[in-house]
Amino acid sequence: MPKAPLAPEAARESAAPLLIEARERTDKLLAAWSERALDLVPGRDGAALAYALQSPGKRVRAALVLAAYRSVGGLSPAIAGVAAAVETVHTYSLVHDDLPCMDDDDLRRGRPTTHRAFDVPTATRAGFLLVPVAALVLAQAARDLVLGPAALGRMARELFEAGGAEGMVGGQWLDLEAEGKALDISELTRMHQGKTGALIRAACALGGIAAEATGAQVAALRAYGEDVGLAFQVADDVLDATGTSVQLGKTPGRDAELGKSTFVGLLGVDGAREEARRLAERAVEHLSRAGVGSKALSLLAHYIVTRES
Ligand code: GRG
Repeated sequence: MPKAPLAPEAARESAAPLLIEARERTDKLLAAWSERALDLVPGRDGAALAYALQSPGKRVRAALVLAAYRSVGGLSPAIAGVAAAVETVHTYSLVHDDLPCMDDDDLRRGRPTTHRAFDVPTATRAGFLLVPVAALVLAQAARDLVLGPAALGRMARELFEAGGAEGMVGGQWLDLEAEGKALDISELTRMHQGKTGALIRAACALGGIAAEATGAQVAALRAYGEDVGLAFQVADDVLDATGTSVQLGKTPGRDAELGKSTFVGLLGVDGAREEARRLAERAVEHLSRAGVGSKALSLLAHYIVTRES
């Protein structure tokens, strides 16, 4: 089996148009949902919900949904709704992750965290409210994509299993338990496969499900997502150790402050960079083995491990 090369050096530039498209389309949809939230949810809770929904993320997960959908022949612009649903789950996780009972952070996406801009009880409620909002965004997307109830059910299961105890929440539990303890590489990998990787994997699979791809195609997209999801976290550890708050939009060095095990701690900066690159290459190989040719997914894999924020 020949190795599927990652996209070339100029890849970051080349992934940029897709990331810009994903950001513009997701932000537009989430701005409209924020307006609805302000109408439906009274007072500061509604304002905090809108603040979180409109926070300016990179929208990498959204770009993965769009690229995965198109890689298996999806053509509808309504896929942006699925991307927005994934980003809404991600936003909820960031609001709660930043709370004093978890990572206790002041800065997120270059702005005060939701509990800093409001207060802890308000941010906690806004975070919880984002979960049913995500379900509504997904259901609306399924209608716009003219998908039936079976496809919506498969998408909902993919997204909310990834966001739950078997995925993101489970990984966060392991993370909280591990503070101050030294994890080995397999424990660290397991934790991040849940905490960060599960939602990224789901973003890729959701693109395939929304396009009504074959089981083998969805499996290949899921396998790609599993590897880029872990690669994303390895790269995140490198950025936490080497980046600035201006570059990252959040406080760097938090992992070390909280006594967390990281891929940088176990492998060193160069070793972690190499591991991220290896995972990104393997991700693209899953696609080529299944005959899913996607330059965009290859470019995104490269971007994920070479990004600077
Ligand atoms: C109930 C225990 C319990 C947990 C709730 C808080 C939580 C669920 C999970 C935490 C998940 C989490 C914050 C994972 C980190 C993922 C990560 C690397 C985030 C940064 O992603 P980027 O760089 O951020 O894509 P932007 O801001 O660009 O979207």
